[in-house]
Amino acid sequence: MTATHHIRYSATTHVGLKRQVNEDAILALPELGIWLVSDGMGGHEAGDYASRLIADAVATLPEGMSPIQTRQAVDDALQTSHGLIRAEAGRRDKGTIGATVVSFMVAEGHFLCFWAGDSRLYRFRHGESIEMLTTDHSVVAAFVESGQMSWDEAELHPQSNAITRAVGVGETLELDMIRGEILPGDRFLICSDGLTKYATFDILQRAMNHTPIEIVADKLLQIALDGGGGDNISVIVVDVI
Ligand SMILES: [Mn+2]
Repeated sequence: MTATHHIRYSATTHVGLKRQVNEDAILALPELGIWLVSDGMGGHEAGDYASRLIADAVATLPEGMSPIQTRQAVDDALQTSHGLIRAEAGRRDKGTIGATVVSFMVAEGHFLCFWAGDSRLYRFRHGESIEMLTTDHSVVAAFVESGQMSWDEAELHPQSNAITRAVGVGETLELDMIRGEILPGDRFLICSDGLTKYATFDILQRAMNHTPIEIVADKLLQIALDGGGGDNISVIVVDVI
């Protein structure tokens, strides 16, 4: 373990109120400084297969790696997962199987995040507004990027669920990456769209402000359930102490 900051976290995943199967998968490896959310697509026994495969691939990484080795190992695990899911989709011949991923890593005063799809990483820094650090790979993200609408407005768009990138989809997997410094008091949120379709920036900001780490993930989950719980919901909150 090479992290120089203390970390606390809470995490939860829930099938929601409308779906039969939870196609999301979450992973917390505090000893390795890795947290992950994956949102599978393709329906029963496809989406859950894909997201579980991704979480399992990262879960089996060894402890004791350097930050650079960890970063490389997570990248490798996601690329391997991409190939395995593609091969499985070919065998099943039932259309697209894939999953989003946000893999959040902390080491030596920094965070690093790889992602693909519309699962998100936010940062809540004391005294500042909540900040979305990832950019969705989705149809509506292009509208937001070009200034036609806000992220909150994009949730209401008919194409809000259409993603343009996922592990297991397409010839090659391109992961976006963001890294930065971590400061004591920083609170990170990693979540699937089952939360964010019911939680605007304002709602997230209010729910995360001054809420103890032990209950914050459940509090966010409850917001999505109260909103209708139309999708699977996954929430991980990581506090830097
Ligand atoms: Mn979802």
